[in-house]
Amino acid sequence: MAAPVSLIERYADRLPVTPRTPRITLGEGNTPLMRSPWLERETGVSEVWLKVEGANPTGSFKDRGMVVAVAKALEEGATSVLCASTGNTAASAAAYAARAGLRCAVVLPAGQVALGKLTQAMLFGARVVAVRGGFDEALALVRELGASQEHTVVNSINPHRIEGQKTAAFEICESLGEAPDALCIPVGNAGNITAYWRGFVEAAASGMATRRPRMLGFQAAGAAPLVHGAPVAQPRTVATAIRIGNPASWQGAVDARDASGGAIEAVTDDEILDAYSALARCDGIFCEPASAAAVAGLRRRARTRALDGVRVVVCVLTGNGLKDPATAR
Ligand code: AN7
Repeated sequence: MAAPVSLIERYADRLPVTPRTPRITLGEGNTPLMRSPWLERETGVSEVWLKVEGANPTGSFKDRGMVVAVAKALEEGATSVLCASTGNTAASAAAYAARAGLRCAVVLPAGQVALGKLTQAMLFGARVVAVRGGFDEALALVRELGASQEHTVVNSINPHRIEGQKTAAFEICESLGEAPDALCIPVGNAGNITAYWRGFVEAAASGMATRRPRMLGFQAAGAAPLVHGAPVAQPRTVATAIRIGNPASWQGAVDARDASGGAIEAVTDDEILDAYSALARCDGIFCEPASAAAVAGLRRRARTRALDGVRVVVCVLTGNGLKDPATAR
């Protein structure tokens, strides 16, 4: 079998890389785009597609941005990377650091990270620091430590992360031969909605697509700062990946929403869990609870007849359900 083509190599002309940037890879990107017949029947939308990002090497979309951030850190002579995380960023950073021969430290909210993600970070050899409080407190600590220059911060405040993640929008345009009418995506720290929007804007500018989708972001009702327009001090949701009260890419999400004529809305934990089990039973896809927020949002919009003019929609399933089997049980 041929070696995987690195995401960096595949999109070198659209990423901030040079011939000197190391082409590290774990086989990220190029994930399946699958049609969902039951969602088409239920919502009345002609084409519903699922972008299965749980098929990435560490089981989430974070690998797209992390491969670029870690390669750039290597190129710049860094020896250590650092991030705060609800789990997936940590697992991805730890894996790519291991691959690149860099040290890695991750700061996690104690008791709020799915076991699979914590296990990944530990097995990949990261130094794991648990903090009392939530993700927002962990990120504040990382911003402080990062300012000391000892580590390269690989949260999505690192612009290389957003650059790498925008490649998912390119893949969708390549697969469909056009951009969809709407993109449904879960929103936590808001890096991914920011990245997809940039990808779709660039795809349209370069002739890969003739239009740009409406961006429909979904937060968990107990952790919906972008919906309320103010930070949430004590975010709560069963979807621990998006238990975030003060997203770092706040402005990026608002820009994506407004420039695309989209919306950012809340879905309840019950709606999330219902979509989570329906995707497994009806499509054979086991995603994370946070990922199911995108589908819960699509279903809610269909119920409230808020999908006028939407013929082709893509839902981003951001992570693999195996990371968090306790929720399913
Ligand atoms: C499965 O790992 O924030 O809106 O620290 O793991 O770009 O934050 C994870 C976020 C959606 C939200 N789905 O994406 C982290 C982290 C899954 C996730 C999101 C996350 P952003």
